[in-house]
Amino acid sequence: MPLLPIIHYPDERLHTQAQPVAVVDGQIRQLVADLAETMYAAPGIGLAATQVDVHLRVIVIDISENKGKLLSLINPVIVKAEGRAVHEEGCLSVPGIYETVARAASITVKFLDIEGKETLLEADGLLAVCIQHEMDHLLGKVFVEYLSRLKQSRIKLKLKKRARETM
Ligand code: K1U
Ligand code: ZN
Repeated sequence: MPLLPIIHYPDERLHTQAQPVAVVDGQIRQLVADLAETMYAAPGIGLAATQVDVHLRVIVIDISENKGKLLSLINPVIVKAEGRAVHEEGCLSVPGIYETVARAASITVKFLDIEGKETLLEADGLLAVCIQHEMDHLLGKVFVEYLSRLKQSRIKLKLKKRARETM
C-alpha cells in the first residue's frame, strides 16, 4: 500500500472532528496498517487518521526504541486524568516546530483494539503525552493551538513560506 499523504498545518481539514468507528472490520484494520506504515516512514511516534484526511476515531502510536510495539487505539476515551506535566512536542503536520505543552501527567484511556476488544490502558510520561496529542487531532485540535496567538501566527507564516519555497 502506498504511504498516505500527511496534511500540513494550517490546512483547515486538520480542524475536522472525527467520527466514532461503528465496527472494527477489515477496512479499519487496513486503515490501521496504512497509518502505521506512514508513521514509521515519516518517521514519527504517533499518527491520527485526521492527519491523513480520514475522519474516523483511529490513532496509532509506537514510542518503543526499536519500533516493534505498535499500539492502535480505536474510539479512544480518557476515563481518568491526574496531575499536570509539561513536555516538548512535535507534530508530523507541523514539521520542524517543537514547543512545550502542559497536559495531564497520567491518564487511563479506554479504547477498542484491532480485534474490536474493549481495553483499558494506564499511561504516563511520553506515552500519556502522545495519546493526548493524537486524541486532540481527532477533535480537530493541533498542538500549536495551546500556544499564544503571536506564536501561532509566526508558525503559520513560517510554514506558509516554507510551502511556497518547496513548490
Ligand atoms: O504528528 C503527530 O501527531 C506525531 C508526533 C507525535 C508526538 C511527538 C512528540 C510529542 C507528542 C506527540 C510525532 O511523532 S513528531 C516526530 C517525533 O516526535 C519523532 C520522530 C522520530 C523519532 C522520534 C520522535
Ligand atoms: Zn500531531
